[in-house]
Parts: sequence; C-alpha cells; structure tokens
Amino acid sequence: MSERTLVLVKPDGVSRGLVGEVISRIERKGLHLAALELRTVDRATAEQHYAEHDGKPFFADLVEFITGGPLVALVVEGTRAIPAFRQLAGGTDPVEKATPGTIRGDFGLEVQFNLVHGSDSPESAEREIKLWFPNL
Ligand code: DAT
Ligand code: MG
Repeated sequence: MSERTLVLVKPDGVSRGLVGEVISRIERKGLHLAALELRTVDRATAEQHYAEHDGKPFFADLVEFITGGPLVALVVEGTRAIPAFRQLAGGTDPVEKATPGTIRGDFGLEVQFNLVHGSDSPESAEREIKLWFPNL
C-alpha cells in the first residue's frame, strides 16, 4: 500500500551540493516525489517539527542549525515509503549507526550534520506533512 513520508535535505545537505544525490537515491529506490520546495524555515516551524526533542541538550543547536540556511522539503510517496526512506538515510549517527551505502553512511561524519530527515512512523509522517505542506 502506498504511503507518504516527509523528507528534508537539511541545510548541510544543501550547502554541500547533495540535493541531487539524495533525490536520485529516492527515485532509484522506486519512490516518487509528491512535493518539493527549497525554503528557509522559521524558528516556530523548526521547534514544532522537532517538538519530541524539546528539552534535550541538543535541541537549541538543532533548531539553530535547521533554521540557519535553506533546506529542501519533500513529500515522498510509494510502497512502504516511511521505512524505505529511513533505510536509504541510515542511522542517526553517520559513523556509529549508518552503514556505507546509506546517505548518512556515505556522506556524513557528525550526528548534528547528518544531512537528511525522514518521518519515523505513519503518525509522524501525517503530522510533519501537515506542518510543512498544509495544502497538500
Ligand atoms: P533521526 O533524524 O534519525 O530521526 P532523531 O529524531 O533521534 O534522529 O534526532 C533528530 C535529529 O537531532 C538528528 O537527526 C540529529 C539531532 N540529534 C539527535 N541526537 C543527537 C545528539 N546526541 N547530539 C546532537 N544532535 C543530535
Ligand atoms: Mg527523528
């Protein structure tokens, strides 16, 4: 059954010129793009997006980072799109958890600068797609 997930190419991915690489991997996996936009996000949206991490020691840096430059927001669609993109992205820590062959494993070094976001559950995907693309 087809489902949708919210993907971000975070500001580090944009500044490093990896937007095409990420989109290429999404398309080669067989997933489809349902929405795509380059945008610089405000603090309120960033805080809502990462609300589950409010209060954690890295929260302030995370919001600072994600609002610090343009990012690319996408809605990606396809069979098992949510776990499929998480698989493409690799684990949160690009060195300790993400394996080579994944986006983070191939291009990331630091946890904070791990290049991409992908919704982690159907509930998160619904919430995040509403936040980023309210008209979709
Ligand atoms: P993911 O992005 O794999 O879903 P997450 O939801 O646990 O990971 O965390 C959201 C983001 O917060 C993550 O992509 C990078 C940052 N982050 C997580 N844990 C961190 C830590 N220990 N130190 C610094 N940044 C962290
Ligand atoms: Mg997460």
